[in-house]
Amino acid sequence: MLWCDLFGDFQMTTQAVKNILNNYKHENPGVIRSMAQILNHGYLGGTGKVVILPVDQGFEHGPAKSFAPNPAGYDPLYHFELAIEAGLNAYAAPLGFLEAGAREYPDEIPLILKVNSKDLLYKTKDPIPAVTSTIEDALRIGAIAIGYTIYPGSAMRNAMYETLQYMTQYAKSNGLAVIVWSYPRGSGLSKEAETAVDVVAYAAHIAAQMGANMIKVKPPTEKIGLPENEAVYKDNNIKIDTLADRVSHVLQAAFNGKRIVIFSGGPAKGKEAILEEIRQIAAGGGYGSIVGRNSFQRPKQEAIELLRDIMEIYKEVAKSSNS
Ligand code: FBP
Repeated sequence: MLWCDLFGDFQMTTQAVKNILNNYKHENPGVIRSMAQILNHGYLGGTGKVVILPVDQGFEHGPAKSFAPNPAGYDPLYHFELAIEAGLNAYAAPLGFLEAGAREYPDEIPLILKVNSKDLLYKTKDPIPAVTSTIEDALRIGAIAIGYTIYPGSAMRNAMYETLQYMTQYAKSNGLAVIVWSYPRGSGLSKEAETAVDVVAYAAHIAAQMGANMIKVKPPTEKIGLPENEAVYKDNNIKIDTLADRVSHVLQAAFNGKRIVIFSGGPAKGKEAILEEIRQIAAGGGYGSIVGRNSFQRPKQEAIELLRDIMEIYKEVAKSSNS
């Protein structure tokens, strides 16, 4: 059964969504409308929480590594169906995958065009994704947002920021929302520091300062990545013991919770481990999740059940915080 069979396919903008959009009063009506489409869609529509399917791993990690565990995923239409049947808020992918299904599924799921990507065929400590599609492409296929990755910590970060600045301005002037994947990485950081709580919070803040409407980061660890932050976190008693504490701190860094921050799923893992992580993210006030490998690498029904369980956790938390 589809989510729309249960709830109807039309939702009024709820108070929870209005409260979020009030934090974006500086944006033009087109951008607000695009954000509302994501927030109002699917099983979580209207709750203020979002779960998105991202499928750029074929480009980012390679096709076999991404799709061999569930070969149905080689087919671009599969991901549209998965996102639609699960009742997710949106589906994000590079141009080729979106183009392949945008006509087939013109209206069933908000689309986010991932406009930059990197591959693993050239090894470098300082990655810089290439811009692989344009704002015109996004408009042509009916996407309502662009997705853009930055790697704070890379020697090439300034070029990424500058291109993001340009693309953000152009996307927003065309009514598209901007979602930034902010992933610390590069020769400026140790592997451990990439997911350290101070570094993830910093990455979320940079994305917010660059005008991101939604920010995507990895769940932060309890490590402190920058030696100079050891004292700052200690002296100011910043709570980072549990994942919920750390999520709440990352949100604080994203304009005191006034920017939508969602958390990525990471490599495939067991169901209970994922659900526990989601409970912590939800308890810390996280706005939601973007779950790629953990969904499309499972058989479809199993993936849908997992995504439903994830959304149920967010729905319950939303219910108690909105009441
Ligand atoms: P996953 O849920 O599969 O981690 O997807 C989230 C995501 O941001 C993808 O959009 C992207 O391809 C991938 O993570 C990048 O992962 P990494 O930066 O670890 O290569």
